[in-house]
Amino acid sequence: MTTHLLIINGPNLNLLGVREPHIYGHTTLAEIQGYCADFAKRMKVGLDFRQSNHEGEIVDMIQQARGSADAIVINPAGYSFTSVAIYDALKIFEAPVIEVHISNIHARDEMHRHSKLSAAVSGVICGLGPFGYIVGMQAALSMLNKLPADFPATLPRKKK
Ligand code: CA2
Repeated sequence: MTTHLLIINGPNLNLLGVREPHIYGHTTLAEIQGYCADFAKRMKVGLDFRQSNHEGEIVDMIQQARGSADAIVINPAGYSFTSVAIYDALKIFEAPVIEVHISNIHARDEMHRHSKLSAAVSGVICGLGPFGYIVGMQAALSMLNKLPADFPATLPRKKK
């Protein structure tokens, strides 16, 4: 069966590349979606790339992923710092979850520094710009042991 990844983007990320490029860069979310789709094709996995400005909708996406995705990569954006509902949904999802932030949240102001969701995920990537999404996909596939055998590994692979 084909491995399937779900990428979830939280509120305001639909405006990427349009506003505040000094923090979030010039790349649009549509461009990031394209890079992720290309990488998924190379990895021979399925990909669903979503964005929502609504907390409940993100909770629904995570709940539905229990039947349809092998791992989640999530940039929860502003909900990182506020959402107990998304935290609870992620805790219930019993497969790898990688939290991605485009900016280095640790170098930001107090409000943007501590993600409540990090305690509910398998790994966190921040400060790598849009490349963080690709690293997040790679990390999720590595945790599933689903990286293609010819993909250049940085660590020795364990026998399947
Ligand atoms: O760096 C990231 O990926 C963030 O998750 C982005 C969030 C921010 O609250 C986090 O601290 C870090 C903000 C997303 C808002 O997106 C915008 C896009 C364009 C212009 C303004 C905001």
